Amino acid sequence: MPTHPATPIQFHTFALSGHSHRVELLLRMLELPYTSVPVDFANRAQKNADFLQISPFGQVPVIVDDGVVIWDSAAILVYLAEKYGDGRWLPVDPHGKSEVQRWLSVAAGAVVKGPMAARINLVFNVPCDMAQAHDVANTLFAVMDEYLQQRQYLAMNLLTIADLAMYAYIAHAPEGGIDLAPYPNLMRWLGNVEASRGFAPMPKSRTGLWANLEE
Ligand SMILES: N[C@@H](CCC(=O)N[C@@H](CS)C(=O)NCC(=O)O)C(=O)O
Repeated sequence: MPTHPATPIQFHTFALSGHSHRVELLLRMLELPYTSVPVDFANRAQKNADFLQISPFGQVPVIVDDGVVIWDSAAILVYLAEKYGDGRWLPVDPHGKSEVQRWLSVAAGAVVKGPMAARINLVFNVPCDMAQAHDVANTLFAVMDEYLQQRQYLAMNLLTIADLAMYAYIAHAPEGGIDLAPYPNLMRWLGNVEASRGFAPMPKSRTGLWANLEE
C-alpha cells in the first residue's frame, strides 16, 4: 500500500460542514497532500450539474484521489484509513473493525438527527423539531458519557476514524443550543481528539449566520 498519493488529493468541502471536517482531520492527521476545493453553498453550487457528476446527492465531502471519486464521509474515512493509514485508524481484526463501524453508524444516525439537526436549525435556519433534536442529542450524550467513563477514545480505546467521525457535531452542539457541561467524560474525550497531532478546529458559527442555506 502507498503511504502517500502521487498527486494531491482533491477535497471538495464546505468550511462549516462537520461531515467535511471529519475528512479534513484525517487528511491532516495522516499528513496527506491535498487541495481543498470549496463548494460555493451560498450559490447552491453543490446542486450544479458538474458537481452532481461526482456527488449524486449534491453534498460534501467528496474526494478525488488519482482519478478515483469517493463521496460520503464514512466511505472517505474508510478509504483513506485503509489506503494510507496504518492499522490503528481502522483496525483489521473483526472486533476492532466492528467497534469502529458502530460509531460510524451512530455518526450517520443519532449525531445527524440530534446535534447536527439542532445546529443547522439555529445557524442555517434549516427547519427541524428542536425538542426532538435536543432529546436525541441528550440521550446520545448520556450514553457516550457513561461509555467514556473509563475510556480515552471510542473504539478499542485508540484514536480511530470513529473519533474523527463523531467529533465535529458534538463539539459544536452548543451552536444548536445544547449544553455539554452535564457530560464531563464526553468533554474530556473532545479534549483528547483536540490534543491529537494534526488537529484543527472547525470554525465556530453563530445563530442566524446563514439563513435558508438548504432551501
Ligand atoms: N451522508 C453524507 C452526508 C453529507 C452531508 O449531509 N453534507 C451536507 C453538509 S454537512 C451537505 O452537503 N448539504 C448540502 C445539501 O444537501 O444541499 C456524508 O456522510 O458525507
